[in-house]
Amino acid sequence: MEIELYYTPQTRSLRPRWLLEELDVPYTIRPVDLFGGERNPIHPLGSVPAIRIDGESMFESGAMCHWLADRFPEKGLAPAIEDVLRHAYEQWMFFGPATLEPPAFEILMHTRILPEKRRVREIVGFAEKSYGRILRYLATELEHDGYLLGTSFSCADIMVGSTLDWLPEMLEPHPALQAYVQRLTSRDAYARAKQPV
Ligand SMILES: N[C@@H](CCC(=O)N[C@@H](CS)C(=O)NCC(=O)O)C(=O)O
Repeated sequence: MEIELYYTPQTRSLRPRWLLEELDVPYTIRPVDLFGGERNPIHPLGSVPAIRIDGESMFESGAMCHWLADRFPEKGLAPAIEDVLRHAYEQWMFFGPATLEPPAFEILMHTRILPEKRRVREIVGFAEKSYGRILRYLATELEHDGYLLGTSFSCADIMVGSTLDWLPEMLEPHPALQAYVQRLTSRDAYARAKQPV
């Protein structure tokens, strides 16, 4: 299988790259200089990441992670559909991009990414309230020493952990979440996925 990842560092591209490293399957990085003005040639909107597998392309970091984790079942990063853990797995796979990510992204946009004159303080206040509420709940789910599915790491931890890592200062009131992110980011595959290309 030929896997090509269209990738820009410091973006959601980390998710599929981290997963590919966890899966330990060969892949080729096709760098996209997004911050230098380049557009992703295989994404209809020019965004990153996108992946090409044996010539077929796919975008949406969540979709590609979902597919890749299922495609290599022997690696154990996605419970099988008949496994009792599958419903929790699906829930967390979607919780990452659908619930956790939107307020985190608003905070990032209006505190760091947009030029100062375009930042809206009210959006930050609203998003911080929403994100804080979500984090309080998530901390109760991760009071144990493990992962979202219990004792075993899964692709859902990539979807959730990669977003939690965006705003480490928001985790300060939650030692359980700090410890969880520390567990995730100390994985060898994560370190390999952060290597410069
Ligand atoms: N929901 C998409 C979001 C893709 C996205 O917005 N990517 C950002 C980088 S993290 C990007 O390419 N932004 C520049 C642009 O879309 O023009 C995903 O998870 O893949």
